[in-house]
Amino acid sequence: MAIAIVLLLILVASVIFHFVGPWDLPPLASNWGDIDLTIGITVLVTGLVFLAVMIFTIIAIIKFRYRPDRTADYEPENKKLELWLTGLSALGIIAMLAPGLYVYSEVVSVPDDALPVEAMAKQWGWAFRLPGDDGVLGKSDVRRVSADNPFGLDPLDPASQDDRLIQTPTLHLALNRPVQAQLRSLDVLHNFYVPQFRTKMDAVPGIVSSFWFTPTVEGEFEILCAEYCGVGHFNMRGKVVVQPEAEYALWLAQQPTFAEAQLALAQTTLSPLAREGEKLATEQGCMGCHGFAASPLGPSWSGIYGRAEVMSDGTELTVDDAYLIESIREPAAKLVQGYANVMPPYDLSDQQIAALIAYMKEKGGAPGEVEAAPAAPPVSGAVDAQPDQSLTGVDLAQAKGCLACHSVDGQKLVGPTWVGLAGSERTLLDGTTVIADEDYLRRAIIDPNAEVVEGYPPVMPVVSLTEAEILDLIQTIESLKQ
Ligand code: HEC
Ligand code: HEC
Ligand SMILES: [Cu+2]
Repeated sequence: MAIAIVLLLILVASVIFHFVGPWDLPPLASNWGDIDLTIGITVLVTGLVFLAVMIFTIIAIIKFRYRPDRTADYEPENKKLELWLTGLSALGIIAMLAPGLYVYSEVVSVPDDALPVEAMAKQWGWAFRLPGDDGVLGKSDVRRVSADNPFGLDPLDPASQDDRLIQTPTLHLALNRPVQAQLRSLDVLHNFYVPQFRTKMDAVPGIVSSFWFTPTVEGEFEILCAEYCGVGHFNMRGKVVVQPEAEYALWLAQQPTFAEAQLALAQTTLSPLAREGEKLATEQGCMGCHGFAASPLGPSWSGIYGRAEVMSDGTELTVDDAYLIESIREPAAKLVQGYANVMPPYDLSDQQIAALIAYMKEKGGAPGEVEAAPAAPPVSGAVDAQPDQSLTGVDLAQAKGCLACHSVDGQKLVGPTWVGLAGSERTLLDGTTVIADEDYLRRAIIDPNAEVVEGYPPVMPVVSLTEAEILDLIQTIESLKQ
């Protein structure tokens, strides 16, 4: 009896939860109301079966409960009952499968006027490609994928030239215009899923899978990867912005075409070695402090090779290979006048340094073509490379170069923003989590690569700081807690 009551409570609670529970499909924003219908049919069929089985069990428990004065009948077979059960199950399964198969065939039967949109998945992010005026996406091949040709397009295919390349995870779509999503993956299985559009499909390496939909509601929707694809899976998100045709056209026109991207590359005229250096400089975070324009954070690389440089002790030297190598491996050995001693030493291979130097030489051009030093010294008192004791707070962080990589306004730069950092839970590269208390902040500053925050490159330098400066920086970060 007790079991019957418990089952009854579970039944009633389940039904109530279904109707008042907080989880429901998000509002539909595409033409696929039919998918909602199939979901409804499935819930109805499984719900009715659930109710029938529960009610039958409850009745059986009560009606056939143990009594000393009766025994069970032995009935090895009941043809009629079996036929009924088999028939009803078959009917239920057909009721669930048939609408699904029907709608699926609609979802993959792309109408002629659908705009092809390529979504390219890789661990862990999305990139998109839209056709130009010809309405056709050019030929592509994974074997051609490289840093210069991230989509692996065929440069000889005329249809490729006007393809618009979107290398941020934000895709715009025109309202009420049918779209054919063509999915590709560069590495493992991913899945393109926008809950409001109801459709989703795996992106399978080696093939192009596709389906279509028409966005019917203006707004921003999240793209999720719905296929577990490695440790970064949770973060593999993107955004679809559905907007009126005119706004969409405006956005599309701003996206670079393949031809434009190739032209920009061709115009760099950098040698392969220098191109490697360009990549390295970005990956290693050098560009956080250096660039080809004057910056208070680090000397400009414009015209750096061969230029006469004044050091902090007043001596002058000409920038050559030996000096550049020393500047990268032991930046504190000689300091450029006007700059603070904030550059970390980099332990790079000879080949990597050669690439960086080639990049500075080729991209930077000859000395004298451009300015040599920034107009104003970055930090008062930094001329002698002695840290100014009077600097505190954000000014100190600025003088020490921290703000090249960290923001104090919530922006994500090379490193995590300091806003809201103190006291929050940090996920590290090895998957462990740690609370950003004072101890952690201290460790993060003194030995940055011991605990690397997930989602960031391990490029934070060891900056030489006094104890008072470390305390001050920790306080600064804590004051940005909010
Ligand atoms: C935190 C900021 C910062 C980062 C990151 C940084 N630098 Fe520097 N770098 C400086 C500052 C400041 C100077 C000038 C003071 C000195 O000589 O150390 C400098 C000087 C140099 C110089 C000598 C420049 C000259 O005009 O004489 C070279 C070369 C250089 N850096 C290369 C690199 C490379 C390569 C990387 C990346 C692997 C890098 N830097 C990363 C701040 C930085
Ligand atoms: C060249 C870029 C760069 C510079 C310069 C830099 N950082 Fe970082 N910092 C990073 C990156 C990237 C991370 C995240 C990866 C890691 O934990 O090493 C980080 C992480 C941190 C963290 C831990 C943040 C977190 O989210 O848990 C703190 C604290 C920090 N930095 C403080 C500083 C301070 C203070 C300075 C200046 C003395 C500084 N950083 C200079 C790039 C930089
Ligand atoms: Cu994925």
